[in-house]
Formats: sequence, structure tokens, C-alpha cells
Amino acid sequence: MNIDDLRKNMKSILSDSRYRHSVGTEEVCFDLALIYGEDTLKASIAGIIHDCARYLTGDELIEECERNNIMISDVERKRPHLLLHSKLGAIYAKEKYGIMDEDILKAIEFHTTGRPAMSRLEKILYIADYIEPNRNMIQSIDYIREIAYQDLDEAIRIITKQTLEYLSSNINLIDPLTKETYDYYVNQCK
Ligand code: DGI
Ligand code: FE
Ligand code: FE
Repeated sequence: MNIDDLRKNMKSILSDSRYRHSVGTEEVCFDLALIYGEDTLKASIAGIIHDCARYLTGDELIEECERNNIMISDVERKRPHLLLHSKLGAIYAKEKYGIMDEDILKAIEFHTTGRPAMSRLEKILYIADYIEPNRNMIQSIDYIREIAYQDLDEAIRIITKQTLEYLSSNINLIDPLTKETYDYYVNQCK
């Protein structure tokens, strides 16, 4: 599918607010790609479809992941809407939307938790998802937006730090990968 078709498809399957978030993410992905010398089309594609499995219920996500032989950890089984929509999204990107580029698929797969040693495209999607213009109720968001245009690793360090703080304050379950991402980028930023 070309990017216009991807946009139309996302508009038809996602809620209005989730679609607006996806378009916002696409736009920030494009800008960051331009600044950091990444392929702008790849970044835009990753941005528009990153939440393509976000409309499913928790039970449906578990069912679909099992059908696709994706291993489900205990934490993922307890928070499927947060932690499985990215994994299944990568599968859908390939199977439903014909995206074969491994870097785009990895960016989608890890856009919620991040991971250590992300590629430049993975970093761009991870950050764009957090700072796109429709996200406003986030602590220090304008500061993080400024940093994102100067230093990708530092932006990831701050985002993962805030995410862990947010998850702890809500007694939420933390995926080990979220913590590993934070530890890795703290080290990178020393
Ligand atoms: O799908 P979006 O809402 O656009 O964004 P996302 O895929 O980055 O998901 C963000 C949510 O996921 C946010 O509320 C924080 C949460 N999250 C990130 N890491 C973890 C997590 N939730 C849990 N339970 N555990 C994690 O490790
Ligand atoms: Fe997401
Ligand atoms: Fe998102």
C-alpha cells in the first residue's frame, strides 16, 4: 500500500482521536527524519501505521498474538492493550499492509517499550509517538520536544524515565524491556 492508502485505511479502522494521533506521529517522524538524515518516507510510514492494532480489545490482541505464534509474557498478558498492540502491529504491517522493510517493522514492534541499541528509525518513532502535537498532558513536554530535535538519545532517556515514574505511580506493571531501555540510554548519555 502507498502512504495515501495507509492513511485512508487508518482513518477507517481507528477512532478519530487515535487517527489524529497517528497523523501527528507521522508528521513528527517526517521532521525528525529530515533533521537526522533518516529516510523520510520510511519514517512517515512507520508513524502513520504504528498503532494499526490499537483498536483491538485485550482479549482480541491475545487471541491474535497466539494465532501468530507470538510468545506472550506474564506482564504482556496482564496489560495486552498496552504491550501487545505494538507486537501485533508489526505483524499486521507486514501481512495486511505489505511492509517488508525490517527497520520499519522493528520500529513498530518496539514503539511502546523501546529497547536497548535502537536503530535511528526506531528511536524516531519511539520519540515521535510521545511528543506529537496532540499529546499535551505530559510533564515537561515542551522541553522534551526541544531536546528531541537536538539529541535523540537524551530524549529517549527522559521519556523512559518519565514513563517509568508514571507506571510506578499508577502501580502499573513494568515490562522488563522498558527498564532495560532506560538503563541503556542512561549509560549512553553519560
Ligand atoms: O499506543 P500509544 O498510546 O500511542 O503509545 P504507546 O504504544 O507508547 O503506549 C503508551 C502507553 O504504554 C503508556 O501509557 C505507557 C505504557 N507503557 C510503556 N511501557 C510500559 C507501559 N505499560 C506497562 N504496563 N508496562 C510497561 O513497561
Ligand atoms: Fe502505541
Ligand atoms: Fe501511538
